[in-house]
Amino acid sequence: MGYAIETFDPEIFEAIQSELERETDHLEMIASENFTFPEVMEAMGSVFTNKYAEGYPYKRYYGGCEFADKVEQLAIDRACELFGCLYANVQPHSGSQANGAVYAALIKAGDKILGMDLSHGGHLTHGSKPSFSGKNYQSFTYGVELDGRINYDRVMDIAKIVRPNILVCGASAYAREIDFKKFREIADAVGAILFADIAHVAGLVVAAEHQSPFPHAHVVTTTTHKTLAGPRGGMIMTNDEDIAKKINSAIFPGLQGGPLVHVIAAKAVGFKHNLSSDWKLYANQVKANASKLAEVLISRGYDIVSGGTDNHLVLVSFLNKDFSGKDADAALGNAGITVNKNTVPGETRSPFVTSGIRIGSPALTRRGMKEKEFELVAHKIADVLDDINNSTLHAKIKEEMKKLARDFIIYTKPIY
Ligand code: DSN
Repeated sequence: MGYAIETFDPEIFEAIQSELERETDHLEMIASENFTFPEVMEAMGSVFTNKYAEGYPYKRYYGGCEFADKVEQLAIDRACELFGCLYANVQPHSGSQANGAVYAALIKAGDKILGMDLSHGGHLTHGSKPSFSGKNYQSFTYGVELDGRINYDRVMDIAKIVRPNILVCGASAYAREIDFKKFREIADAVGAILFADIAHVAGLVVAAEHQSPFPHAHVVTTTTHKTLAGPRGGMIMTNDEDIAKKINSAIFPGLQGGPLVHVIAAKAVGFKHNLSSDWKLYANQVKANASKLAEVLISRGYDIVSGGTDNHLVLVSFLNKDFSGKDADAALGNAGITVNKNTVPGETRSPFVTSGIRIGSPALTRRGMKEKEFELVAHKIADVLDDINNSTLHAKIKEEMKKLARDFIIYTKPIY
């Protein structure tokens, strides 16, 4: 193939090659993962990795930033066009960094944040105690009801007791549409800033396949690699000039040093894909595929949290089964289907064992799979779960899934 890395560092090259084979031969169904575009990978591997560019476009602390300025401004402009907002900071290295910057910019240590409980589908950075967000701030949680849905009246009741400085909405394992308008009403009732973390559903939001957090949220964060299928990274958006200025200072010099200009270039390339007319078709198919998955699993007797899905993921509960999420994750892995174990509402097992799995449709949809393939895969998932200790069956299904996966090749080489 002629890659320099192949001869210079065969150990790393072999790992990259093996990862390509793993990604090619397995069915990737982790709801937060996706396959980015070869053009995005080209930008990530570009000479911009060499450049320091502390500061913001046209206001840098180093010389030689004229082309870095150009790519960052393009990324900002495309992000604003995509989400219909006025200000975007495209420098956060990750979603967690973005969320950390929101708190650092808008509240002080010891202030109160109210976010969704991690075990109910929230995120570590929404106030979970082991995270900086639960250590540096007084954090409180709301959750879902036993029907798996957020009860907005109950969130209002909790908010009135807690009186948070920031109300966080957005989730990592919630299959229903998030009502940003209702969250804003709650935030307004208690004088809180509404912060929407749309990392999971951003790719649906930009295609109008999920309600937009604008104009309701004061500040919005996302990652760029999940349903957006861009490079791994984060971003912060707002329509408020004062908040935008505070966010910029919180990212640099507050939390980060030099921005990753190669990743910012890749974000811009990803946004160009997201702005294309094809994106709406992709986002619509992501939802149709997740619905098909839920429909088949329900027909096979599986308990789907909230009874279905409005988005890109399905949460399956094994509370009524004698096996755990960990068992299911391992058995499906042996059958060539990659998912993750997940806690479910009413959880009785530890977070390392859990009573559920989270299954997502974004990655296989990027490979071109539609309802027909998702119907087949959903039945295979049910076959594995119905016979969770049958390793011979799992090995047989693994071969079948490999064959299916190879009909939907996405990358032809390990490095672009
Ligand atoms: N790790 C991500 C997820 O899987 O949802 C959240 O950051």
